[in-house]
Parts: sequence; structure tokens; C-alpha cells
Amino acid sequence: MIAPARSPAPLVIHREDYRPPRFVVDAVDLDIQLDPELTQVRARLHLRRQSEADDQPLRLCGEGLALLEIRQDGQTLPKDQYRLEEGALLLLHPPRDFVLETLVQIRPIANTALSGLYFANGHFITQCEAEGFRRITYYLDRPDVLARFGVTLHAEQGPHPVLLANGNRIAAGQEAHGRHWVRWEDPFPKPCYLFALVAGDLGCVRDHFRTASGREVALEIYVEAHHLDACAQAMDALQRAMAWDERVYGREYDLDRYMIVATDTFNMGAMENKGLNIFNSKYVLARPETATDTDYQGIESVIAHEYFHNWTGNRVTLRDWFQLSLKEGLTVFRDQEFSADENSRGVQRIGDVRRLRAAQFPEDAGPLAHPVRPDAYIEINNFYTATVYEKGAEVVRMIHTVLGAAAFRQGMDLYFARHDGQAVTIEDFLAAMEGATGRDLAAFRLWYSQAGTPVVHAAGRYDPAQRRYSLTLRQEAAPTPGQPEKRPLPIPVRMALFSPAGQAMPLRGQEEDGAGDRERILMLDTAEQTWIFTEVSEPPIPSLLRGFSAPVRLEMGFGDAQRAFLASHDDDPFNRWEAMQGLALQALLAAIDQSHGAGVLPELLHGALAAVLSDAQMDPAYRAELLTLPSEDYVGEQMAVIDVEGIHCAREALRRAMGSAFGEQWAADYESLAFPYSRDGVSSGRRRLRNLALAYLLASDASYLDRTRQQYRQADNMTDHLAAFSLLVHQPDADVSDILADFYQRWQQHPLVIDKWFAIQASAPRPDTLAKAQALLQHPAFDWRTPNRVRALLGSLGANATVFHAADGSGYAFLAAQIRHLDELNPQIAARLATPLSRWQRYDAQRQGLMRQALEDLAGKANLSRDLGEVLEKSLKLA
Ligand code: B3K
Ligand code: ZN
Repeated sequence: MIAPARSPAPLVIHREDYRPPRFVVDAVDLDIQLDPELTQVRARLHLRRQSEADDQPLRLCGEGLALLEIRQDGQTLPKDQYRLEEGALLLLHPPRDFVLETLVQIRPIANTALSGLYFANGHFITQCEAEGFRRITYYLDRPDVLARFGVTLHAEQGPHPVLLANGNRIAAGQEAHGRHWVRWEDPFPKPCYLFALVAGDLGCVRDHFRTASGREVALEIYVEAHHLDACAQAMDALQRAMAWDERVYGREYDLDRYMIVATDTFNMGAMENKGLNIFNSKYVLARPETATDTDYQGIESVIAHEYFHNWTGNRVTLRDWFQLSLKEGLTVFRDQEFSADENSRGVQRIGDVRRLRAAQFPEDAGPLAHPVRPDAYIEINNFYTATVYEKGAEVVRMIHTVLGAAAFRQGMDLYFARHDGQAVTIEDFLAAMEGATGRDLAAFRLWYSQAGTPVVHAAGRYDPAQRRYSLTLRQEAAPTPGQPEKRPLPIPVRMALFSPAGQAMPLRGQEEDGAGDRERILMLDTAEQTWIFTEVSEPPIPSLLRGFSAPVRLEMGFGDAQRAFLASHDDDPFNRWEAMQGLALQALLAAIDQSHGAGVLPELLHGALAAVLSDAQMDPAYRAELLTLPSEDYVGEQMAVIDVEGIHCAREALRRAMGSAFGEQWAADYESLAFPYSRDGVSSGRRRLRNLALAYLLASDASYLDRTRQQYRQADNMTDHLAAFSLLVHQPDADVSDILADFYQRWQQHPLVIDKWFAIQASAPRPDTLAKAQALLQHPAFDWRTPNRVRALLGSLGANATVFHAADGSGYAFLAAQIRHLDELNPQIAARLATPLSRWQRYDAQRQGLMRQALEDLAGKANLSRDLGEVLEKSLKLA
């Protein structure tokens, strides 16, 4: 009997419908005979009913399982005692307390969705979050059922000498037919989404960590043997993350062993399974010759993120999937803070906000907008979004801002003390924050339930006679799907006032909390509020939303003079950068508006850039941030109708103008920043600035093509090599076929580098890119079953503004055709790839029609997955 894998009618799950589990699982014992073609899973569940009166059937989730045996307390269960349904096994008359034993068969090799147990590149891997465990065995697959797991793995020893699962390795032995077994037991009760197993031929890099209380923890990173030399950054980041969580949150690791496995075949970045993290190899493997500085940074933050989940996610877990941000938003906040402490706080914050604006703001303004805590979903995998992760982190950050670091820590301590070992809600988190600090966070709850990005309008007025400055802040927010009315949110606005001479002024006035303070947090919690500052001797220039203290759009009603002032005087690194971005943005918008090419640099922008370029004292990474133009997407976000070509032309023209206006400085930077390769932050900042200089030089002076080719050939590290490669491949009309062939030839044994080769070609703003992408689908190295490769080609194409949004709709039709194919193999990735099409409302009428057409064509597909179906339905709803 095979239960069908997919349910036909989309079922909407509502948060309000939550009910506690009627049965609990005291213990799970799994015995798994691994075989790529037919794996058998024997499960013994100790089940216990929660209420005497309950005589309803027990429903266990299961998808794509062939049930071979079923026993209740050792006796084969008669057929009239159970029923197989769509996605479930129903026990019709379950006793109060019993052992259910099932034996099911699955086919890991046919699992292309990469959810549950799959077999790829010779390894068995699991991915159970969110609902993959039901593709392994019948179970109460929900995060609020916590059980102790023991698992015995059996496999052929030759190809699978390493057998891993959560917890402690208890025993191992040999079997007939060249097979062997290993027994693992996890002492910590956990929801099944944290279950994991890995089997394969893997080498191991070992190190250790001594916890604050003196326990030795074995650290093990499992990779294919030829990658054993590429794990140093991951191991180092893990040790630093462990020390940081002890130092900042007093959290120690709790098992004797922490394992990380790297695989090339993985749907997302990584997974925090208890004691056995499974990682996309992109976030583990790095050598200077194959990984860029950005890759190194990504490894540090993802390693830390998964490690931090051990407390925020695993020890304290989720009551239901609506609470996803309870672990994800909080853990992103923690990993951002870790990276800020380990590197440059200012640069980290700029990067975090850049990501938020690039992914979350558009999501919040489109048909897929949802609150940080959603109210309903069809497919939970569609809710691992920038809103749940990044906006969720911003909400935690605001709470941290208003409470202060020390009180926040007390709140976290109480949260862990109260809820260790429990499955809880966002409400429980807020209650702990309130309980420990005596503060009322009632208003903050709205941030979790109300979708959409608020706009804050600021207006200041200086009264020289009274020597008063009044600042009025007003908030508003546009409707989002299902939420036509928006209520005012509590918005902490960190601010300072600068004197015309560029000094932060003392802040005195009604809300005096420590006279003489030069920075203050104003809490805007009504639709409009005015603050009066007294004894203000000169007309001030306000610096608002410092450090980006709330995830809002700020409209300051500023002119370029104020922006230029802050660009040179603001001592808040974020706001200084923001002022520079504002100057550049205005230049671009004006050029697009007058459809001229931004061929001349506006005077104030010129002055601000000149000042940054001549400041040799400034941290090179920060300098690079200040000198980087806003992305095309960000410029588009500021327009009522996104003018794809206009934005591209204006930005290219501005880059050329910046290149030629400062040719000498860029050339001087390019020469003086050449240092032998080293892996530290200062060196990577220098590389970043140097490659930016090269980009400007090349934009304005074609003779730099040779220099770029030279850098491509001579670089001793992937950052410089790839920067040159990307510049060459993105040249609008250069013939770079020799470079493309050379790069492939050099790196074909390195999948992560070949991903870059695909991605850079698919993101080239060139007229032949679509034809190229079409051809790359047939390339021997393209593989539909490897998400990294699919994202490299198709994800990059969907993000390539001029090519994807080609006026004839060819980009839309191309992507839709590929999504149609991919949906048969991997619905999660297919649904992700479709999100650029969901933004159709932002374009002109013709593009709108073409994008909707592509969505409708897809919606008519037979066997549409739940994942893709939900994205399409929501995207088309507004039509
Ligand atoms: N918790 C996982 C994400 C699981 C995604 C499931 N579709 C990784 C993370 O956020 O740490
Ligand atoms: Zn996470």
C-alpha cells in the first residue's frame, strides 16, 4: 500500500486552529536498513494519550511510504483497526498507552525533492524541517511533540563507512553481506524536525572545545576526503561562536560531540539538527584559491547561526510552525551580533540592512507579504522568508534597543530558565522579556502580527527666537493582502542633532533622560508625534534612525545639502553611509526622470565622494561601502513604476562619470592596495576597495581591459580572480569566450566555483545573456538535481533586471518554462524561483501583462505542487 505523496486540494492551515497534541511520544526507536533503492525503516513509538475521555482515532503523518508491517504492543494490527489516507495513517482504536511498530519502505534515490531521506552523490542525507520526517516514517510530525530518539543505522560498509545520527554513538558492529551498523542515542527530547542521519564515505576534521564549565566537546566536520584541507574557517568560526555564546548569553553546548556534515546537494544553507548539523558545502568549504572573502564571511555567519540554534530553536523549540520567527528571527539577530563583534560593526550593519531592503521590503510590498508571525499557510516551506528571518531579526533588535543589552540578557536568561525543553510561542518570548525587566512590550506584539513596511515622515522646524527645535514624526503603512487597515507601530528612532559646524549637540527638552546626552531614542508609537528640543543655539541638522533603529522607510524631506552634510559629518557609520546612498540615489532618480544618462556628477555628490576618496585613514571596507552605488533593484524600489532600462542606463552612466572624475585616485588606490594575500579582515577590506577601484576604472576607460585580464590571470586568490572574471564577463560588448573557457577549464573539478561560473554568466547585463542561459541548460555541468547549480543559473537570471525584464517577455517565458520542469523534481526550489514573477505590479502595463501571463500559464500546469501552487495563487490574486 502506497500513500500518495501529494495532496490534491490545497489545505489552508490557520494559526487559530492550533490544538495541543492528543498523544505524546515518550520514546522513538528507529532501525534503518539503508539502501539507495529500497530503504526499510522500522519505527517503535511509545505513544501515550493525553486525555482519558478521548476516543478519537490517532492520525500519524506519512507521505510516500509503503507500509509493510504494523503492530500494536507486539501484535500485528488487524486491517479493520487502521486506515491509510492521503498523507496519513489512522489508528482507529488506539489504546491509552502503547507501542506502535511500523515497517515502511522508501526510495531515497528517487527523492529529488531533497526533503526526508535522500541519496545524492553517494551519500544518504536527511532534511526533516519543516515536514520531511513524515517522508521517513509514520509519525506525529509537528514541532510540539518532543521525544527521545534512538536509532540504529545499517548500511553497506564499503561505500558507507561513516554512519551518523543525533546524540551519542553507543555501539557499532559488523553484519553479513559486507554491511555494518552503528547505534546512536540522543538524550535530549526533540521534535522530529531535528532528527538527522548521514551515511557515506566521508573524511573528518577533528578539533575540540572546552566549555566554560570545563567539559571537553569533540568537534567533527565531515567532508569528502579531498576537502579535508578546506575546513579551517568552518572549525575556527565554530569555536569562536561557541565562546561567544558563553560570553554574551552564558550558553554552553550540551552534548559531548558536535558534528557538521557538508553536502553538495541541499535545498538551503544549512540545518541545525541536534548535534548533527547538515550544511550546504558552500557554507563549510573554503580555500583562498577557491573561496572569495564573501564566501568566508558567509561560512562564519552560517556556522554561527546553526550553532546558536542549539539554544534558540533546539533546547527551546516551537509550539507550531507559525512561531517560526521565534527561532529564526532571534537566531539571525544573534548571528548578526556575533559577526558584528567579530568584524566591523558598522560594515556588518550596512550589509544586514542592504539584505533586508533587497529581499524583505519588496516581499512586504507585494502579494506574498505576510506578518513575521503568519496567520495562515498552505505550504510552510514557503514561509522561510526574508520577513520571518530578517524582519524577525529587526523586531528582536528593536526590543534589544529599547531594553538595552543588560536587560535584554536578563530577559533571555528568564526565557531559557522558563522554557528549556519546551515548545513555545513568540508570546512566551515577549512575556519572558517583560517578566525579567518589568517593561511592557504589549505594543511590540503588533510588529509580529501586522505586515507591511511603515513609512516614517520626518519634519523639523527651528525657532531661532525661542532657540527651539521641534521634530515631528508621522507614520503610515500601505495595506497588505488581508490587512487593509494598519495601526501605528512602536518605532524606536535613534537620533542626534548636528550643529552646522558638524558637532553633535546636547539634547535638552521635554523628554530629558540624562541632560547632555547627544543621542536619544524617540519612541514613535502613535500616528504622529512632535518632540521639542530646547536651548538649541543654531539650526540643527537631524540624524534620524541611526544604525537603522527600525525596519521602516524614512522620508526626511531633505535636500542634497543636508545629505552632503551628514555624508561628511555624521559619526554614526550607518547614517553616514545612508547619506551617501541618498546623494547617489537622488542623482540617479533625477537622471532617470530627465532621461539623460547621469553623465555629469552633481557637485555635492562629487564633493562627498572626493572627501571619502582622499581619507586614507578610513577602514577600506567601510570606504568601499561609501563608494558603492545603490543597486538597480534599490533604485527601482524608490520608483512608482520600475523603469528597468532607465535605471540601468543611469547607473552605468554614473559609474562611468565616477570613474573618469576620479581616475587618478582610483588608479592610486588600485596600485597602493595591492598586498600579498592574507585572510584577515583588513586585507579583505583592501581587496574589496581595490576591486571596486578597478570596476570604476574599467567603466570609464576601456584600456583597463588589459589590466583586468592581467588580474584575472595573476591573482593568487579567488576574490581577485573572480572580481576580474566578473568584470570581464559583464562587459557589455567584449568577446570573452576565451576567458569563459579558461575559467571553466581551470575550475571544473570545483563545483562551488563552477556555480560562480554559471551565476556570473546568468547575471551579465548583456543582450546575449538569455541565449547563453538557454545554452547553459544543456551544458554537461548543469544539473537539475543540484539546487546550488539551479540557483546559480536560474536564480541569477531571475535577479538580472535587464535580461529577466526584457520588454518582449522572453525572460519571463524562459524562467516559467524552467520552473514548470523543476516543479516535478523539487517543488521547494521551484516555488522560490517563481518569486520574481510575483512582483508584477511594480512594472509598466506591458510587462505586467507578460508577467501575469507567465504566472497563469504556470498555474494551469498539471500536478502543480502545493509549494508552487501557493505562490502562484497569491501572486495572481491581486490581478
Ligand atoms: N532551519 C533551517 C531552515 C529549514 C528550511 C526548511 N525548508 C536552517 C536555518 O534557518 O538555520
Ligand atoms: Zn535558522
